[in-house]
Amino acid sequence: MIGTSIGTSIGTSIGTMVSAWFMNSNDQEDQRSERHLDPPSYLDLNMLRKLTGVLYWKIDADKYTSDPVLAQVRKDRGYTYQDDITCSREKLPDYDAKLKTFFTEHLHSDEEIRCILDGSGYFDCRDKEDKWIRIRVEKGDLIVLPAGIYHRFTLDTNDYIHALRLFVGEPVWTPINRPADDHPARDAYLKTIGN
Ligand code: KMT
Ligand code: NI
Repeated sequence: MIGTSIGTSIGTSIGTMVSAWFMNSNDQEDQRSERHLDPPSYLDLNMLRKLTGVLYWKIDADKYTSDPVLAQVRKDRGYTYQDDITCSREKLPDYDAKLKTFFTEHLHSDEEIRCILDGSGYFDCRDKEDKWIRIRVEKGDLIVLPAGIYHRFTLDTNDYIHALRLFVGEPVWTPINRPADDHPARDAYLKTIGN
C-alpha cells in the first residue's frame, strides 16, 4: 500500500486499502461472485499499479462535491466532463444488453474514470501477463483504468451501482473489444506498463 498526501498525482489518501485479487478461470461461476483463487491471492495498491497501471483513491462519497481528493485528482488530470450512471434493472435502460457489453473484454482510447457514489461491483483488468485481476469497487472509491488496458465490469450480487463518470473533454465511451492489439492506445499502454 502507498500512502500519499493530496496533491500527488498517484496513490491514495493515507490508510486506504484497495481490495483486489487474482481471479480463478472458472467461467462457469456466476460473474458476480468473487471468483477467488484457492487459496485467495490478494494484491495491494502498489502491486496493482505496477502490474496494471490502475490508479485508486478513497473519497467521501456523501460529500463528493466538496471532496478535496476528488477535486485535486480532477485538476491534476484535467477532467472537465462529468455525469453519472446508475446500473440497476429499474434505472438502466436496456439493462441486460448493457451489462453484457460491460462484461465483454475491451479497451478504450482514453482512461475509464469512475467514482462510486453508492453500491458496488467489480472491474476486472488484465495484468502484464494477461492474468485477470478482480478489483472490488464500492462507495467512496475513485478508480482510473488507463487507456488501452483490457478490462471488463460486472455488478456483484447486490445488482446495484451508482457512479460518477469523468472524462477529459467530450466523452467517448466506445468499447473496443478484444482483440484490439493494433489499436494505438494499446501500444501506448504497453509501453507505459513496461512490456
Ligand atoms: C462501464 O463503462 O463499464 C461502466 O460504466 C460500468 C458502470 S460504472 C461502475
Ligand atoms: Ni470499459
